[in-house]
Amino acid sequence: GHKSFVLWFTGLSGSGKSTLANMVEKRLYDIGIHTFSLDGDNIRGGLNKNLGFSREDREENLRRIAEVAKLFVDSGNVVIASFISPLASDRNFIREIIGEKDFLEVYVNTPLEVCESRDVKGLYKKARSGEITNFTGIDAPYEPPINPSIEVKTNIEDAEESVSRIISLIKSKLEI
Ligand code: GGZ
Repeated sequence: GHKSFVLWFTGLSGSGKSTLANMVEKRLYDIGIHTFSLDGDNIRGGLNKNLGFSREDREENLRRIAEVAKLFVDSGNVVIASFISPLASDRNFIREIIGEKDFLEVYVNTPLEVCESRDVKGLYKKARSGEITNFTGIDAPYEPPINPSIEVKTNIEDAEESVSRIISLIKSKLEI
């Protein structure tokens, strides 16, 4: 079979991580590579439902997710993880837990203004009004990755193009 690894999407809320992750998942499925996806929907409601959005809680959120991703990789899966993962220090320990050779980092670089104008869930509005605090990009930091495996700019490249570049990267990693 093919090699297992983690494809880790990082970027702001509303940057398009999940959309791209779902498209990549479908493209991989079509070439016979089955994946397992981890995201806020299946993690923050269950395994990590006791965690919020303080710096410490995000760190623990990401540590557990990285450990789970590692278990899945060890059992032969391709894992797609989509989490803001805002701090360089967090992404460093994620990389260490999973192991450099099994880790691909996708930086979804969508400007804050674009994410905020989309505001799919109305969270930016709530963060601006102070109804919620510690919101990434508003009153909590996002540190852009310095050296991601790949960077996609959703506001200047269409999603299909971004997905194709990600698929090419995966194919070169897997030597297929
Ligand atoms: C950031 C928040 C917050 C705060 C709730 N800050 O767009 P979404 O809704 O669906 O994705 C965001 C998700 C971020 O969770 P992560 O586990 O990816 O974050 S981290 O990696 O930093 O641990 C957003 C929602 O949760 N959300 N409150 N204060 N995003």
